[in-house]
Amino acid sequence: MPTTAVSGLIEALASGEVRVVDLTQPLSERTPVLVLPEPFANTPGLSREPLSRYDDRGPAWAWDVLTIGEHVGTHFDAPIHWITGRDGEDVASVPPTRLVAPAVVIDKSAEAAENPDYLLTVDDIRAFESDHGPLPEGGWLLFRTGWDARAHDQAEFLNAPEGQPHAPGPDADCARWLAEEAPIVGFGVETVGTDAGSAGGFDPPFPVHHYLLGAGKYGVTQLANLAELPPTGAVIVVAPLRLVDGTGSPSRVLAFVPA
Ligand code: 23J
Ligand code: MN
Repeated sequence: MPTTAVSGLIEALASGEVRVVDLTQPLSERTPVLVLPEPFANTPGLSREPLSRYDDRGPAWAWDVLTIGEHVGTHFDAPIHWITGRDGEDVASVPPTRLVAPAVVIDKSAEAAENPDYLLTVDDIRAFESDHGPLPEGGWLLFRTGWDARAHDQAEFLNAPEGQPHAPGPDADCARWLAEEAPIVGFGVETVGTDAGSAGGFDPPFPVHHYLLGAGKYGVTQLANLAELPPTGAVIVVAPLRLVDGTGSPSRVLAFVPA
């Protein structure tokens, strides 16, 4: 009975048997944003203008107007973000069952510390599967790289001292495999985008965006606290705005984790 499962969850949350972990980076004017090379347009980060501050403009209330790109901070990529997914779902059309789902975590933080251009391969995922079982049907694969420790600083996070970003991500074959062969619906990362820093030069360029969004699947970026998740057994809640015709949205991402 569904009521039994939910009342079990209520008890487990109250007793601490299930913990809620916030996988969201704080969103502020200092949140790092992607920088694309010339001649491409770049997204603004967050800025805000006060409407009132308990003053003449609104004596008992404070509120602001936000300016923000769809793809800023911890955020969701919808299929229509990429040309390969242009006939697919906008953010508002994503079924909620895709947004509450099992998540597994592949940890390549040691490798990425050694080599910031580390590329995730199908072999890495096969090795994960032989240790932890198959990727979850309808679930999410989260890629831990330790990049969340850099998220307080744009330069450290983008890691592009000569303009060329150095950050980990899947290679092109892995991106195709995740899209076309893996049973997952989404891929989440700690870095500024789901693609590697060097992926603009891959064939095809930005292969995770190309294949994953082209297959009607989803991305989530700039995650925090993946170190607190087990390799398997967590459930995540990905909560973008239900933005009509949105290509993406800043999102709150939470995990239910067995204690
Ligand atoms: C546009 C072009 C390239 C990339 C991206 C956006 C993102 O990372 C994004 O936020 O979707 S790599
Ligand atoms: Mn995006």
